[in-house]
Amino acid sequence: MAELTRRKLIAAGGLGGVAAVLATHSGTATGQHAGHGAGEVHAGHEGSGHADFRDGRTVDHAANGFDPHELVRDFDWGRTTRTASGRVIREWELVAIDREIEVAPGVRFAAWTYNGRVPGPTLRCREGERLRITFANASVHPHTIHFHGIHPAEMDGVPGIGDGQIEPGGKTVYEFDALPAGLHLYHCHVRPLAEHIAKGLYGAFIVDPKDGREDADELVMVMNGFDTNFDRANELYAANTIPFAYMHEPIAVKRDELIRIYLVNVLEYDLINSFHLHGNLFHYFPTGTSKTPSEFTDTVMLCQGQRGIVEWKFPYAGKFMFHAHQSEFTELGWQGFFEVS
Ligand SMILES: [Cu+2]
Repeated sequence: MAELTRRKLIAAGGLGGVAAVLATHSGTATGQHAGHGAGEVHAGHEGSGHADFRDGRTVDHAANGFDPHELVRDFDWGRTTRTASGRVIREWELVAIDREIEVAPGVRFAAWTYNGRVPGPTLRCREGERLRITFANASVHPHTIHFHGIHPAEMDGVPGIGDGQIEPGGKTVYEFDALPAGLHLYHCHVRPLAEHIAKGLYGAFIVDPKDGREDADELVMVMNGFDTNFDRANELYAANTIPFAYMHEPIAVKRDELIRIYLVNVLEYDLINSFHLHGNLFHYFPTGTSKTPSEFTDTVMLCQGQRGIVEWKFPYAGKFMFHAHQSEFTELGWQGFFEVS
């Protein structure tokens, strides 16, 4: 029985590698999820044809319940009420749900999700608001939500502090002020941490400055990957989960319009990730905490948990690639196109 591994994919030529490896695959592979024994991946054929990225086939987004093409512009503002003094209270409900998702054609991954999607919803608010996140654990494993940002210790979402880890069937409320303005993230903080993150429990968390930002076509990209055989190396890489999604269906943008990407790296098992833009340079605002860019460049490197805002305009129409500048990641899925009209 052939096993889908990172090395085999690269040896098979990356882009078409999934097809080649799966073509030699007889049946279903199962992998034990180290530490929990609950993870399982089935890599096999779907229908009569072999799974193949090159022919433009992709995963069943409807069955997954989320689509990278919608997710890229999906910002969840929650719902708001006001206190007697007029302060905004912004609330969300997040539920940890175990869900099998198709991460590449024919490759199924037993994900752990917030609200059934990977990445979880992009939570968005304004600086100074009061935030209230109700977290329910409908998974069979304990989880938390650990937010990046400024908040009291008992709201930090780590085991042993405040409500600590939330057991299956349990519930808690995280409440804190939206500080500071910038681009942050949230993720589960239960051990073994690498597994809890790599299984899909993460999302972007945006705090808009009080006076806002310049109007732009706004996108969110959470750079991630999947270790489909639990050997602590990723077989697949992407922005927003599904490899090559934006190759098959480019992100449509307009010439001379400001584009802003909220770029977050959550990639597990690899020390760094990167974002590279073709045919242009961009202004980079690390963590989005300053309105003065640190750099005007075409490539930035991020370790896990690092994030930043990327801004530029396309002066020319046409198709322009974007991808990780580690070629291995690129070939294993982390690449896409902007289509400028
Ligand atoms: Cu967890």
